[in-house]
Amino acid sequence: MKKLLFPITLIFLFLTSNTFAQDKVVDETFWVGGVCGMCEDRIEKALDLKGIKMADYDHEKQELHVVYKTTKITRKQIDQALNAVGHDTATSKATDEQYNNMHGCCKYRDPNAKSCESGDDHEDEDHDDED
Ligand SMILES: [Cu+2]
Repeated sequence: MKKLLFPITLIFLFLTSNTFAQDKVVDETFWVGGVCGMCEDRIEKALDLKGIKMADYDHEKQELHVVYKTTKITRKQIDQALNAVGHDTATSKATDEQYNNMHGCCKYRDPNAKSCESGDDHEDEDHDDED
């Protein structure tokens, strides 16, 4: 009879810890390379993923504010999603290939890159020229 108690306790512990885990929401702000409104759109679109409740990028501060559920997505997966569209994060760098796929005016690693605002080959809809 005593032998049964151990597995029952384990199942109970598993069920309770699982319930707690489901509610784990992380709110983080970290550096992500980017220069303009296009980067902002690209970053936020790339984070339109399951488990991400909110993603807000500020290209002037180069900061991403993200709120996500750790049971659905990990910080590593978020880094990978950002790297995939060409953006470096505080903890993970995009490959040169990923970086080079970005629009010419978004080359944030190059301090001499021409700004998106002055480029004429830039898509005109949804143009961010506030500031
Ligand atoms: Cu950009």
